[in-house]
Amino acid sequence: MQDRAEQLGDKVVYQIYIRSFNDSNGDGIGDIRGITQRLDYLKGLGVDYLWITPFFSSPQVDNGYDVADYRTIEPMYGTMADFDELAREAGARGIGLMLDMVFNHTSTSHAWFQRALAGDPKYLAYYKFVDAAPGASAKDPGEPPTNWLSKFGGSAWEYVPSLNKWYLHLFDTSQADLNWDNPEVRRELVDVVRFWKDRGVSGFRFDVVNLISKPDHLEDDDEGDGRRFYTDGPHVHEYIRELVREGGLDGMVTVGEMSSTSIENCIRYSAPRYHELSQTFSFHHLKVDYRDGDKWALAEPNIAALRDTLASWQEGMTAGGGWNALFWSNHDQPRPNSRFGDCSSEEAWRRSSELVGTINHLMRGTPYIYQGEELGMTDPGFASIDEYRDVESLNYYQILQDEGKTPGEALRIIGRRSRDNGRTPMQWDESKHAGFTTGTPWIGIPSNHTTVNAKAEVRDPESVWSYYRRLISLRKETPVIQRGSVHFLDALSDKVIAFERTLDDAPSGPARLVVLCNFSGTRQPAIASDGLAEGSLLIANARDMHEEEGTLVLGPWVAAVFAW
Ligand code: TEU
Ligand code: CA
Repeated sequence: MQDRAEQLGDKVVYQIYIRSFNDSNGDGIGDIRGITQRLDYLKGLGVDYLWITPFFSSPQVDNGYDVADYRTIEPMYGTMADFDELAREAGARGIGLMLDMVFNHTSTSHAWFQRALAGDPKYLAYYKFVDAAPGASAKDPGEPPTNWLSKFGGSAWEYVPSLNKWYLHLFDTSQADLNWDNPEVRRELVDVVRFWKDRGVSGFRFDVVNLISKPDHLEDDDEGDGRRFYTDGPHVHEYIRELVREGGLDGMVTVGEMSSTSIENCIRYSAPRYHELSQTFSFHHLKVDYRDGDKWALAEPNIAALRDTLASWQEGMTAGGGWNALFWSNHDQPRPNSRFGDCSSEEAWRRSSELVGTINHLMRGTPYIYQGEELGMTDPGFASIDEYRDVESLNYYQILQDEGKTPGEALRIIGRRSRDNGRTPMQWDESKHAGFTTGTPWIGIPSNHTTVNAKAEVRDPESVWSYYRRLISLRKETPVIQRGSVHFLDALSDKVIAFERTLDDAPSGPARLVVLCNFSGTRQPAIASDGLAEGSLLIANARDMHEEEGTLVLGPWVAAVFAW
């Protein structure tokens, strides 16, 4: 049985949101050949794996997370020959590919759903259909089977008049939840992972995979939106284990996206002894700026809560033999420097961008870099709702107004919370469309691409990009980062997050690290300074720190790593 730290401790994953990465043919949409063209850039950064978001046949209602056929490629993204070329060229550079499997639901355009709509009982049993009351009609369908809400707003049930049935969709109405209790569905999905495994991929990311097992008995949720009934559901571990065993995935790099999950469940999902996945994404640390847990109610980030969440996940997962995927952002999240830092001056922006990188790359687990994060890309600050593309943002712009917000208030909230914040095109250079496309980009590009871009940063040793490259190479040469235990410290300020990594008998490099991160724009006391003088500064985003009456004081947005 392999220890996760041995398997994954020195690895770094880079996430590509294909639609926004690089457009090779001028249609304004990123594509597979666009990725191939940029492999040398990724090699230069030093990453090991690329997680590529879905490029399968899809009507693109949710930008590819609505899959119509798991085995064919959506023409706007390329062809199978393009994919094989990408796999070959990545492999030649020692980079592995991880594909994104959206198995909780399919698009309603999928042939399975279309056959279900035609009344075929075999395919009706592929989804979560529930009979409507006799006499229900399109005009008056009556009450849905439960009061559960879709994560994109509105009921989680859609009525189909021709069948007089409802079907479950935890996301958009065009994303119908599969019925994993049906062994035929599970077999189909095993065939899909085998299909891609045989084409030479190194691993997989499984979309919202902790939502696949729904309860037998469907009931109203009088406390919430229904998630407590299907999150980490009754058979989820059994189904994942079966997928991994039958698909031949044990030993590959596999990461599950776990919505509203628990440490206890994530230990089971990721510890080697359970033969499920190799790592998990959890999101609790990204809710510390939700007011009362509501994504659509703004609050300033609560750094004390952030610290406590990271501490319990880092220490709890380690104690149980689990393994965390480490991340601040992805295609569903705002940019972390805009969100947890300050991008209003150049110095604050640079420090904030490097601060979030430092903490992510020094924790125990596998760091993920979301495209553009290594450049310090920021939220775009769109000025009008017309600039937004995401189905969730557009739905909530309406819902917030239905709840009584003015259009201006709704826009301000969307501006902070929209998934489009992370979906603007990769900033390759200073030219008109940032080197992303020669055509018209499908979504707007932040004006700061004139200075925040790969071309300028790759050649500048002081850039955010160069700092990220150093973080990656530090992990590769430092066993205590790869495998050391982790222990959070009580910092002297609630704006400072501090933790320690230790590895007795480290075969090379330091045996102990102390990581100190000031998540504020003012000076903050970090920890007692005795002993620090004997350590050396392994990496820091600024030298702006000093000793004051036995205390180490960090300047604004400073991150520093001491080593012994
Ligand atoms: O996201 C799952 C998910 O629940 C969230 O990240 C979601 O976007 C957010 O909580 C809504 O407030 C995954 C994919 O990453 C996302 O892009 C897809 O839209 C979603 O699944 C459905 O496939
Ligand atoms: Ca294209």
